[in-house]
This record gives sequence, structure tokens and C-alpha cells, in this order.
Amino acid sequence: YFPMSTDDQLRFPDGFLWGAATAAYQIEGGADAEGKGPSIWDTFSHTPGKVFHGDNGDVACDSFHRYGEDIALLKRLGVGSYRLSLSWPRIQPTGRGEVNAKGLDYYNRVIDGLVEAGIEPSVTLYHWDLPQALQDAGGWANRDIADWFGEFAAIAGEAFGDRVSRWITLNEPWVVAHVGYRDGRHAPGIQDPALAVAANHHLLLAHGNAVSALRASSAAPVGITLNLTVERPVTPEAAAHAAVLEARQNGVYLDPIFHGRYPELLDGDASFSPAAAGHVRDGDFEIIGAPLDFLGVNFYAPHYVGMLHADGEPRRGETVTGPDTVSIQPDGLPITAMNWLVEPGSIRELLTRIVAPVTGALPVYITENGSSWHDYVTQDGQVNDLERIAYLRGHLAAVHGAIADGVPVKGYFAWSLLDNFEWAEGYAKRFGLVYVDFATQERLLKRSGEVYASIVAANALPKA
Ligand code: GBH
Repeated sequence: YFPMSTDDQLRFPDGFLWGAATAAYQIEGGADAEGKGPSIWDTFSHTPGKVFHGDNGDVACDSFHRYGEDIALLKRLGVGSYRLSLSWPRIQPTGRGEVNAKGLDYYNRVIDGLVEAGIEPSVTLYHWDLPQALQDAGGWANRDIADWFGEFAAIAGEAFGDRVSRWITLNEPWVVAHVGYRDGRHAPGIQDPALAVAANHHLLLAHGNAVSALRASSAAPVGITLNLTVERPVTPEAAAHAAVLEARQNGVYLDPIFHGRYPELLDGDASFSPAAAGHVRDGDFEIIGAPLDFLGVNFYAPHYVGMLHADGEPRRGETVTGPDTVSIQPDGLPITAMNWLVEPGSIRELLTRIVAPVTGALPVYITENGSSWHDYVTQDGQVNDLERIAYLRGHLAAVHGAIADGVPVKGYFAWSLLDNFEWAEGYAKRFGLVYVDFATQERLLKRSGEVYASIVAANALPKA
């Protein structure tokens, strides 16, 4: 417990790390600048019909050229850390062998700029932009990628390891495997459960190899970022279904990393368990279980799980998710522009019920949390994003609650610093604390950005 509240504010622990996050493909642009090779997101976004409005990341927020403005915005927010990711094909154009010195130069400029500004670089090695040449060799479905990724991690560790404050090997491996190879809504756009379950296992092996490679070249703490789900059953019979959904998303990553096995609940399910699908070889769990310094958690919204009515017809607010289950949007909860629920208590539930029992005393960082709304600039030149402010305050209060419960949450990174390329949604969905006019690349701090800056400065959340 810590001296955490007065009548009018919730104080965060001393040294709590405040941050903001982005990802390379979502902000950089410079798609073929200075020797960068193509990534699967270049290919996917240039394939008609894949991304809303035909948008792509060729220019994005042009951070390849405007990173200095981004750093100035981070200073205005007053954050202690910036979470950015490296574009693998900017550094290794074909993903193997040859290193593009100009790619390293770009990240050296960014990292040096951050350090000079007193902002700790928190660097994600992989946030979804795989070199296309590796996809052509099978991508995450090819077990060899564990070695390719280990080499890339070694290159990054040697180049930047002296100035990076913390490393994150992978961003959301569940999304990479499930959305990239099962649903196909993300690059590489494959719909094949067998490849998805293979990717799940190879992502974990790659993560383990990266941890070792980073340990050899950098003293900075190393972790992984998982997007964990909270599945809330609305009836007693739905509880078993909710547990399976959590095992398929949380257990398949938490259990191998922290317990050296895949979830028992999925035993025999070759469509979701890499063990059942026969991918596990001797020694794999030793690689996957390499000790970590922290766990990164991304969280946006909970899910409510109910049983499909006997007549097989979904009711209002229900979406059929299986032979006898539905996902429910309960009445009375706000819904973001992404159609995601707003229920701040769910992040506290995630941390106390799901994370802490697995990670114990290991430090936890919220590496992404945020929301998308229909932001616009008013005539007097402001973005009055009151919904984002409410979301931010609600979730920070809930994180504070989790800390009071004893969960060692050491920091919080808002998603995102900037409005940016929101994957399959293109530029239509804005998550930034900073508004970006994509026609002019002008950046404008939203009211949520001002509120975040005041929370960061106070290391406390006003209760009002
Ligand atoms: C993160 O992914 C990404 O790391 C980041 O790049 C991205 O910009 C950001 O989120 C915003 O999307 O079943 O309708 O409730 C988050 C991916 C979001 C995937 C929540 C599962 C559930 C949608 N996850 N989503 S729903």
C-alpha cells in the first residue's frame, strides 16, 4: 500500500512511469526511403479492398521526417518515456543478413533526440511490419523465423542497447497470429487456423530467442507486450465458454512464458493449442520461458459472453460467436468509434484476476490503453475530446485501484501520441492525444493531451 489518496486526488506511487506509445508503420511513412525494404503492411495496404478507404502507410504521420516535432510534443506532455517500435525492413530490408546503415541512422536520431530531451526510449522490436521477403518464406508460420528474429534482436541490441531504457520483444503476438493468419483482417491476410496455431508457437520461440540476444548486448530490462482479454460471462452457463476464450487469447501466451506449458483447457484442440497441433519440440519451453524483467499489457475493452437463445436468433446487441455463444454489448455502456465498450473497471479486473496471479511480483506496465472517437477541430481551433478524457480518467482510476490491490503496475503508456494509421481502419479512426491533419501534417494537442499533461505533472489523478 502507498500513500495514495487525499480527499481530492488519487496519487500514483513515486517513480510511476508515464508514457505515450506509437508503432513504426502507423506513424513513420518513408515507406521506401533510404534503403527500407517492403513490409507485409506495405503489400497488404496496397492490395485493393484490404484497408478502409484504400489508405496506406506510405506517408502516415511522416515521422520519418518529423520525429523532432513528435519529441517536442512528448516534452509538452511531460512524459518520462516514449514507446516506439522499429521497422524490421528499415533495418534489414529482406529480414536476413545485410543491415541498412541508413535505417540504423534514423533510429539513432530518434533515440538520441529522446535521450537529450530526458525521455526514456521504450523500444518494441516487432509491431507487425514483417519484411515481405520473410513472408515470402512463410513468415511466422515457418519455424525458422525464430532464428531470423533472434538475429534482428541482436542487431538492434548492439546498435541501440546502450541508450534504450526497456525492450519489448513483440507487440500482441495474439493479434499477429489470430488476426493475421486466422481472420485475415490484418497482413498477411491469411485465413488458415493451422498456420495461425503454428504462428502462435513460432512467435513465442522468436520472443525467447530475442530475449537471449538482447541480454547479450544490452543491460536494459526486457519484456513482452500481450493484449490480454477479459471475458465476462453474463449467465452461469456462459462461464465455461468465457474461460475457453480467455485460454485461447491469454493462456496460450501467459502459460508457456510463465508456466512452461500450453493451457490444459485447450488440450486436444489442435486448432488453438500449439501443443495439440504438434509444434512443441524438446527444449522449446526453456527458450520460451526465458526470465523477463516485466510484462507489458495492452488493454482497451472487455467482452461479455452469453448463450445463444434456443431459437438460434441473436437479440439486439448480440453477435453470434460460436455454435451456442454470443458476444453482448450491454445496454448503458458507452461505445467508442471502434465499437469497443467502455468499462474502466475491466482493466482492474484484468490486472488483479488474470495478470497478478501469473506474474506475482514481476513489474507490469500498461504499454497501451486509449480510445477512438469522432474528433474534429472546432472553429476556434481546438479538439474538445471529452469522451477520451473520460475514458482516460476512468482507466487511470482503475489502474490506481489495481495498484491499491497490490498489483505492481510500474507505468502507463497512453495509446497513442498521435492520430495515425489504424491498420485495417486506415486514417478513419483517431486514437491520438495529438490531432493530426493528414493533409498538412499539422499536429494539434487535443484537450485530452492537456489533461494527460496535468496528470503526468501531478503524478496524480484529480478525483473531480
Ligand atoms: C492495438 O491492438 C495495437 O497494438 C495498436 O497498434 C492499435 O493501433 C491499437 O491497439 C488500437 O487498435 O472484439 O470488437 O472488442 C489492439 C488489438 C483491440 C484486438 C481489441 C482485439 C477486440 C475488439 N485488439 N480487439 S472487439
